[in-house]
Parts: sequence; C-alpha cells; structure tokens
Amino acid sequence: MNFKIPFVPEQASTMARDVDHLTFFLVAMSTFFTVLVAVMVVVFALRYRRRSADQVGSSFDNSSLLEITWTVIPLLIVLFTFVWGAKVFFRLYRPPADAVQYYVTGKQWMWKTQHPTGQREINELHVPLGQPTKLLMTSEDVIHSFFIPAFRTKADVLPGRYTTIWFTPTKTGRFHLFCTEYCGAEHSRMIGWIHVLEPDEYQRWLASVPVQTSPAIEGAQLFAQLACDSCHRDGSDARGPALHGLFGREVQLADGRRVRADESYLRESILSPGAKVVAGYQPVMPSFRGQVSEENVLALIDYMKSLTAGESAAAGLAEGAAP
Ligand code: HEC
Ligand SMILES: [Cu+2]
Repeated sequence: MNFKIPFVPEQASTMARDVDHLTFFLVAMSTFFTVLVAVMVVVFALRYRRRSADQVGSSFDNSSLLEITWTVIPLLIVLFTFVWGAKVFFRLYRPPADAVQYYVTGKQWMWKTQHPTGQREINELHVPLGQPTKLLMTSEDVIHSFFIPAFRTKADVLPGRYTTIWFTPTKTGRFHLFCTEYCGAEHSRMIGWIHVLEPDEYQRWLASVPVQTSPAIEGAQLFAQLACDSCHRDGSDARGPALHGLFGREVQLADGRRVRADESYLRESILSPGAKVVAGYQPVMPSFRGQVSEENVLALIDYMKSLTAGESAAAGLAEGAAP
C-alpha cells in the first residue's frame, strides 16, 4: 500500500513506508475516537435532555459489562500500537551490520560530513542508491538535530556524545536535510541536501573530489603527531595498553566495572582519560581536550578501529610495529 497524502514528504528510504503506516494508523485512531466522542456528546445531550421543568432523572445503575468493554478495547488498541511502534523503532535505530559508516559533525551553523574514503562536504552528503548507510554524529558546540524527512529518520546531535542514524535510500535525487533543534541565531539556515546517486555515478563523484587521506590514515598520522604511540605501543615496557583489537571488546576497569569499547568509550578515553581507567594501568594519560577537534577525534577512533587484533589496515602509516 502506498499512500499519496498531501503534507507528507516523499518516501525515499526503506523505512519511510513503515513510519508512514504507523503515523497514519495513529492519526486514524485518534480521529475515529475524537469524532466518536464528539458525536456522542451531541446525541446524548439531545436524546437525554430534560423535557419539562419538574422532570427528575432516573436512578443510575453501574454496568460492569460496559465498564469492562471500554477498558479492555482501548487496552488492546494501545498494546497493539506499542508492539508495532517498538518494532518500527528498533528497526529505525539499529543499523544493519553491513551499513557503511559516514561521519557528521554539527557546528553552529553548518553540517560537516565525511565519507569513509575521506571526502569531505559541507551541508551536503552524496550517497549511493540502495546502500545501507550509517551516520555517526556528534556536535562541536550545542545540541543540534539531524533530520531527513524523506528518509523518515532523525536524531539529536549532542556535544560530547555519539548518536547514529541509518537509512537505505530507495530513490535517486536530492533530499532536504534540516537541523530540528533550535541552536542559535542562524538555526534556520542549518539546512542542506542528501544527494542519492546511482552507484557508478557515486564512484565517479568520489573520484572527482580531491581527497587527502581517509579518516583512518589521518588518524594514524595524528596518533604519531600527538605522541600517543609513546605510551601505546607493543612491548612489556609500554606505559599504556596496546590498542589492537580493542574496538568492540569488553574492557575491565580499575574500579571493577566492565565496559564495551565503543566509539563513545574511545572518545572519552582521549578527552577524559581519568573517567574510566583500565585495570592494571596507572592514570597517567593526559587529556587531549582542547588539542584535538571533534573531527580529529573521529579520525583517531577510525584509526583505532582499524587496528585489528592481528595486523592493522593502516599499519603502513602507523608506528609500523605490527604485533
Ligand atoms: C603518557 C602516556 C599516554 C599517552 C601519551 C596516551 N595514552 Fe592513552 N592511555 C595511557 C594509559 C596508561 C592508559 C590506561 C589507563 C587509563 O585508562 O587511563 C590509556 C588508555 C587509553 C585508551 C583506553 C584503552 C583500553 O584498553 O581501554 C585509549 C583508547 C587511549 N588511551 C587512546 C590514546 C590516544 C588516542 C592517545 C593520543 C591522542 C593516547 N591514548 C595518549 C597512556 C597514554
Ligand atoms: Cu543546529
């Protein structure tokens, strides 16, 4: 079923139709009950009105059947909506494993985006048709919110945290993107376009944009420049833990907690190393807050993610010390 309702934006992602069906159902339900109640108020007011000045109302009996009916029916409707809504929600906020990751950094008042292959854009993002696409997003200043109406997906973009959205575009063309969290004087200008291209056209587009390095290689260079490798290197005399195979693993902390090394953990380790200290190590790592931009942090994370337990993808440019 494909609805053509005015005021509803074009459906251009695999999720769009599911979200629309749910919204349509909620609107239809609300409309139905609003009309039902309004009509009954009028009908009952007319039908049971007082007909003469001395008329006394008849005594009122409770009807258990009626009460149970009007409790159970709404309960079933609400539970049904909950299960349906939860299913759509989980699909919407759990990117598939094969999704390709892009980066988005919000900043008063622009969106900076970067491709996994390194190309950067401002207020624009080119993506290939049919590719599950994941955006890893953060903000350099205040809270923003990233919304692509045609894809029916949206998430807040927060300073100090990573949020993700994902989509699989089903139509080529360009689709509006908005900041939907009031973020200062020029909030209304924090808009842009997602360009969906045929895959071969996308490859041509990638080739036409000059690119210095991929985020992982840029991260490897930063890793050396910031002397991270003076502590994080292989060998028993190293002051910091080896970072190979860290991403996605459980880390045992000195205070007994165990945390999963996801993007937020890696980011925190760089900016507030004292917040979670790895068991068996001294809290000697300095904070790099103020020395690195959010984009630098993303590059460092991408580099650390490329350090698999065996050899690293960017090993050639890194310390050159494959374990
Ligand atoms: C002075 C030595 C030193 C420097 C320089 C240093 N670190 Fe660390 N780092 C440590 C130590 C020690 C730990 C473990 C204790 C802790 O968690 O604070 C650590 C922990 C980490 C962790 C968590 C590791 C884990 O196994 O969970 C990450 C990620 C990390 N550092 C990244 C970096 C990056 C990126 C840089 C460069 C921007 C850097 N470090 C610079 C000493 C250092
Ligand atoms: Cu904004």
